[in-house]
Amino acid sequence: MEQLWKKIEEYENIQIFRHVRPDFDAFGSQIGLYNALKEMYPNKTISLGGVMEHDLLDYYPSFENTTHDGDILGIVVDTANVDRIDGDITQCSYIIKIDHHIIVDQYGDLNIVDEKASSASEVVTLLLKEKNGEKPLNQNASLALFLGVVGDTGRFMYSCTGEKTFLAASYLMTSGINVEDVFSKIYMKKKVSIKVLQFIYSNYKEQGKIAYYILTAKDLAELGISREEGSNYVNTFSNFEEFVVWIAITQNEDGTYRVSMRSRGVAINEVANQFHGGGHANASGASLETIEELPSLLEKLEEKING
Ligand SMILES: [Mn+2]
Repeated sequence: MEQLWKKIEEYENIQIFRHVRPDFDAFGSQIGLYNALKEMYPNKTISLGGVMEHDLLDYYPSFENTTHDGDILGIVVDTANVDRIDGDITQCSYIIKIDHHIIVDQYGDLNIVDEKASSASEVVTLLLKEKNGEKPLNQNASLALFLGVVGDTGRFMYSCTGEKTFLAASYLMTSGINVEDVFSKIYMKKKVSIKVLQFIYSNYKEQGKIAYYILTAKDLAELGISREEGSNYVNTFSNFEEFVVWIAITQNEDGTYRVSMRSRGVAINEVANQFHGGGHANASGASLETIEELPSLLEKLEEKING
């Protein structure tokens, strides 16, 4: 970790990146680290890499648009492989990767990866805690990191939640986070959900211990939701004892399909790897060129379940 802080101290310009199709953890670790570093190093120029326009950003503290002049240190959070980085890292002369995904690509000059951590936000939080001792982070940093931990653990519910997750959360709480306020904001539903859930419950399919639903581009348009929103219902089938794998299949505008898979007790990331994806043992993503590839995906998952 010495190397991390040595590099941060060495550079005047720091840009923090995350992955494309950002989630709570991507933004949480990115914006959290940004706010922490801004306070720790007020004289450095610190910016955010990638497209910073997204519905999720409503929940996060605001940030500035900053440009750099000179040598840049790039820090990439929550991103397993270089292709998934949002933004251009070629202008950075040194790259630090901070992640919690299974290692596929050590693209950093320095790689800090804890595959056991629940979230990149947990990793970032514990790095900052180690540096700061008992001193709390500023509220903006803490809120962002808390959102990241909560997002990737499903409010400390998923199996990725570990001892260190609570250690990180406990440290973040010292900045005075209002948990009820945070949860009621991010888990508040809109009435459109009723329509979507009706559709999913009426049209989902089963194969053995797998439950899945498909939302075509036409379905999404009729329901008035984006592809991303459609896949956010993946956990609709998480708490049924009959299912150990549950999947959301949503169609992209180009006709291909995005697959979000979750599981209980079965590692699914190897199957995801075979379908242009990857991820964690119990939470992975993949893509299908056509829906004809689905039977083969389901078959491979069944082999894992029965194997
Ligand atoms: Mn993550």
